[in-house]
Amino acid sequence: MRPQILKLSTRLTLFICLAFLIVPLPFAHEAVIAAPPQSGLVCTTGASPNPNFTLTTRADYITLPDGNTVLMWSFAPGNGSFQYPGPNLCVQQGDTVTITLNNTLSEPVSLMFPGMENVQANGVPSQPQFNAGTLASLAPTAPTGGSATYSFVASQPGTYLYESGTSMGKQVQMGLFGALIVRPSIGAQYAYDASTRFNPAAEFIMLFSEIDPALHQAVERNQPYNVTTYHPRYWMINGRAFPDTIAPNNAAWLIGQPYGALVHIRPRDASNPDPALVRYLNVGNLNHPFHPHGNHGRVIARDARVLRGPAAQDLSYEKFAVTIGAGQTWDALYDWADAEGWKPNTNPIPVVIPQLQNLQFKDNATWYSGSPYLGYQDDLPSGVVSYNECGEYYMVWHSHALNEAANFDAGFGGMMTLQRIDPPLPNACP
Ligand SMILES: [Cu+2]
Repeated sequence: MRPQILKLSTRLTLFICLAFLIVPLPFAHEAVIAAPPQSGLVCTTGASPNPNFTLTTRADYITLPDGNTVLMWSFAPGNGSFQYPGPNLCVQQGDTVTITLNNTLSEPVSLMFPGMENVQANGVPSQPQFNAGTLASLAPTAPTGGSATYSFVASQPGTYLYESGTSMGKQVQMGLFGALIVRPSIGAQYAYDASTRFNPAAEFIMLFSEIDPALHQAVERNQPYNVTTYHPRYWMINGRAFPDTIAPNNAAWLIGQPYGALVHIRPRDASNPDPALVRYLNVGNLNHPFHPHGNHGRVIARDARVLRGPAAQDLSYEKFAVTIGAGQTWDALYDWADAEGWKPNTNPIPVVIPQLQNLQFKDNATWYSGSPYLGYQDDLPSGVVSYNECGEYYMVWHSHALNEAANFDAGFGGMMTLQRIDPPLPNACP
């Protein structure tokens, strides 16, 4: 292990030990701060209508599923410790958002907000103003040890990227990016307009990025890097590669990679009428074709604009695989309905169910419950470990460019996650 991680984990252990020591009973009546959900979008919020955020550049190593470590740069929330990617900033439509960038890296850094209009940096217009027909004013930078302040009005709801606007070929690859969510003024249960209602308890984000370790090694050693040799080896969702993508948010063993990508839903029924929302963002250099198995989604927005015609016609559409282009964001609604309602005795599946001896259990592990029926568990061959908790279903959700479903060419890994479908309520799921 590298010393940085040891130091951090030592600090963490110390903090946890201290926390137990200094939480006496008299505080037990105070409000409990809810832990972030185990899966789904984790928001960093500010006080509407003038939310203030601070982002501090940090350098640290992340550990990949194959044991490799790679130097990353990232935006830490506030003055906090390294995390990759930067925090998911969530604001309200109409907010005047102010972001202070503190730069601790050895070279200047700036911030860009693609899709945001009239961004001010240190009080003057920032970013190319395409509608004004000039590219003259670019993002002011925060020098080493310095800072810059950006502000804009979040006038349109949607899913946006924020990223470095300086040496982007290097700095964005190194990890200087994050997601910016603007919620519509009509309510948090909508993604855009009234036709885009979703279940706020089922809101997910998939932020795609790529890592060519050769670039990161060149930065670490202060050596040149030839961009024409760009060859990503790691393919990330929310800063993690499979199987880390299905670990919970803030998993203790993934220091600096706080965001999971498990899509955890329940069947659509009378008690759960609204679909799940998946916000896709691609900050990489390549396009990524993406699909969940066994389901399609309804694409409702592209690049933070709801799919509506000039006369407000509904232009949303159903699609199985969506290709998220480099730099794009897409929003799609998903739901899963138990259409056939198979039950072992009253409504059995009308095909022969394979015998256990005809099934393969790689590494003697499985997500299968032993039963094809939702909410049922049954025997598995002795020695097989099942991760199934309550008869739930699992299906992969992944990049269909299968070279991207790998960690340094070893599959399965990379841009892959799972959707987990729990049995309908009431159920015994944790
Ligand atoms: Cu597939």
